[in-house]
Amino acid sequence: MIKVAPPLRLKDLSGQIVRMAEDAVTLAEGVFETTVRLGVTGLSKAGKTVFITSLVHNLMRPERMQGLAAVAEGRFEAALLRPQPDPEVPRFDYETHLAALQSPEPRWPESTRRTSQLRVSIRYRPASFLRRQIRGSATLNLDIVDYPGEWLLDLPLLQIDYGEWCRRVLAECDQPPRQTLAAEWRRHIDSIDPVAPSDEGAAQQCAQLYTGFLRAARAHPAGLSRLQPGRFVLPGDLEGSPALTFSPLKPPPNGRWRRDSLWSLMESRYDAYKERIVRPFFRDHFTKLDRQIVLVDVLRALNVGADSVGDLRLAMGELLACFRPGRNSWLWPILGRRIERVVFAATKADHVPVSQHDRLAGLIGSLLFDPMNRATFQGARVETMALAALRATRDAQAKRKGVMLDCVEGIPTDGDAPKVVFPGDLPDRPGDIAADGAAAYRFLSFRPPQEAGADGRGLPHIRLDRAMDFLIGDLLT
Ligand SMILES: Nc1nc2c(ncn2[C@@H]2O[C@H](COP(=O)(O)OP(=O)(O)OP(=O)(O)O)[C@@H](O)[C@H]2O)c(=O)[nH]1
Ligand SMILES: [Mg+2]
Repeated sequence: MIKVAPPLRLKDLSGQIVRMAEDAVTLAEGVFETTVRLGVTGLSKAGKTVFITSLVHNLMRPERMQGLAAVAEGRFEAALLRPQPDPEVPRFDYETHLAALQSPEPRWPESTRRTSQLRVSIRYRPASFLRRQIRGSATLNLDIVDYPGEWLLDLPLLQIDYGEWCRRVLAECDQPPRQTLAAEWRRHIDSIDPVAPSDEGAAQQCAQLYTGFLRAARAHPAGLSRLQPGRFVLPGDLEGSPALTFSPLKPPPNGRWRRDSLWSLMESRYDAYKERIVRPFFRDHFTKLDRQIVLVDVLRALNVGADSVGDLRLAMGELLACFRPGRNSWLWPILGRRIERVVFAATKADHVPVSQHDRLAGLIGSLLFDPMNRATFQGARVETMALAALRATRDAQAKRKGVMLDCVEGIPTDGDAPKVVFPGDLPDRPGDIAADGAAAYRFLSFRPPQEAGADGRGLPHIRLDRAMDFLIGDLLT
């Protein structure tokens, strides 16, 4: 415990206020330096790397962050990068990602494969008069943790045994488009006897075919979201590890099987995956997060159509359950401490004109708070919004058949000249989503903007500041 001497100015105040001030400063060391851990997640390509890069850049040059109350009120003094607290976690490579976005030929950053972390320390003046008197400035350490959303999708596995998992996967693979994508793996497992004696070679063959199916499903234009186990798609440091050498099999009739059967081998690996990989990730990393932003590429799913959006809705329901399990839920003992605030953000909002942003935000809200999802969720402060971490377009108008249309203008990824694009009208409700997205929408991807940040300000964005105000604004007061 330390006691900080109150500044001289306090002597002018009434005795009562001075006592309050002394109470306030007689606290553990570091009371003016608080730390918050912000998890940034989302499924592959949702925009995590661009989000973190733009966030850090904008915190260090906060002119474009007026939606953050501390900036608007002139209390935000400075932000700087500091060494992160967990040396065993790779550092988020901010400098390399920023250099790609700001190069003479701007490029989007490389895809990332593993979790990483970065600490930004923000110095601000407290909003409260009393706290300002005690200590002019305070520091908030913002620890940003980037991790793949795919890993969260493994949480439901903890509740089900190997046999149940096999039944669920096989039922899903009876439906298109999984049916076609999984055909080779299905043919293989249908051709083998799961309870006959087996060996490592047979396990590897099944695992390779199953992993191949998951990767094809991820790369498929249908953009499937719910792919389990998450580490098969994004193995991180476990690439090639025996822990990932298993696959669902066709369940044999009930009974007891030889220990050297393929079924028993797969079952023990599935159990090991849950206990050695899934549970420790939640226990050691996930439960240490205080706030969370989940980035969701709703537009990509819309581009494909209703099936892909349906798959995304189910994935979001599973993500939501991770953040706020009810006290009676089986998840409570695993997750225990609850995340306080969560933003679910539809990313790449610059793919549609500003006039459609409300609809985009509404869509992510209705996908998330689908009645089925709501049942699993109890009361964190949740916000949904549409944002673009890096604005690559500007709004434009074009006339078609005598009607003026709201469009966006930018350089398409596969072009080299600016183009005005009418992306289509977003639906008001999920029920109105076109079955064939390609016929209804045209959300092109664009190159990053030229000379972003060359004006000395932060990278141009849409509502990044609002998202941060919801997530950490209360800690900057
Ligand atoms: N127009 C626009 N495109 C974006 C924005 N953010 C991301 N993108 C696009 O989305 C792609 C993926 O963004 P990343 O930030 O790399 O996504 P990620 O979630 O880190 O992806 P992985 O590391 O592969 O999981 C980029 O290469 C861009 O094409 C944005 O704010 N605006
Ligand atoms: Mg990334």
